[in-house]
Amino acid sequence: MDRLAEAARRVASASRLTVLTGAGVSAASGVPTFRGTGGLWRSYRPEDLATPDAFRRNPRLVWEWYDWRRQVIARCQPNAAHAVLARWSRRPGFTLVTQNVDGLHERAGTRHVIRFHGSIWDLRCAGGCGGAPPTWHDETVPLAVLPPRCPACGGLARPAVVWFGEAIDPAVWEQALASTACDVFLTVGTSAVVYPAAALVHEAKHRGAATVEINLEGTPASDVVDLALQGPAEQLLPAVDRLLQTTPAAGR
Ligand code: BV8
Ligand code: ZN
Repeated sequence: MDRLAEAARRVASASRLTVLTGAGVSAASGVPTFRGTGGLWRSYRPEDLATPDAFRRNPRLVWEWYDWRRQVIARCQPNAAHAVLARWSRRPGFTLVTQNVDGLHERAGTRHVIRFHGSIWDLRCAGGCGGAPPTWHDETVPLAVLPPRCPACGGLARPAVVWFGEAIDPAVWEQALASTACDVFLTVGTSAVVYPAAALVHEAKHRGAATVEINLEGTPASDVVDLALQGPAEQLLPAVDRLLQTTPAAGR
């Protein structure tokens, strides 16, 4: 059986399907990935800018980067990979955990998205003044004022995302961990180098899930998963989905 058909068979027979996505699922929409070619911005590495230290040293530079990314993402549309996952999200027992902060899964109509690293469209008070809501949504592009301010204390606002060196929201971590108790764990479009997100596929395997990877290139997860498909997510996910229409869902 070819690998695509094998992937479709596994997905069809899963009563609990968990999908983890990374920047690779948004690449076809024009959202720059972090580590692939095309890089992200000028000569900066995400690890240099997406940190509390960089923000403390130069909040304006960090906000110029986020404002630039927000402007790029605002011009992007969800692609076929997002559309397939949005449709699969209607299945009972389906969970999507995304590392992406671009909001394209939500715009594609995906339900119950677990935003593992937060959202570029949400802001929060950098000083944690408690006067404003924990986070607020703001889709203004470009932002009128850089760096944006907290409406309550007038101090600096920050993107409500998880930076390097910051912990994942404990409630989000619990939800993501619980989702690894599944029949099939599918990781799509991630270089599998950022932890603890990259630990989820190991946890799923440890809990007995069948693990599948779809990615343009090999990753450290490729040797761990039961089935690794190399290619663009915007082509492979629709191809698996088409086979699903013709694959009897064993036992479902
Ligand atoms: C934590 C939000 C501890 C912000 C992001 C040394 C020093 C300091 C820290 C560490 C260290 N070593 C390890 C760490 C831990 C660190 C880490 O893992 N670092 C890595 C770089 C080694 N992790 C952390 O710091 C985490 N926190 O550990 O806290 C702690 C614990 C308790 C209490 C206090 C502290 C927090 C990590 C979260 C960082 N935030 N983003 C923002 O986005 O601005 S991470 C960033 O990377 C994005 O979220 C992104 O999603 C994520 C992962 O990247 P990918 O999504 O995989 O994207 P990438 O470009 O890498 O790969 C894309 C893949 O797609 C490629 O493989 C490509 O081939 C493929 N592709 C391309 N096109 C396609 C495709 N595939 C299919 N189809 C296509 N068309
Ligand atoms: Zn405040």
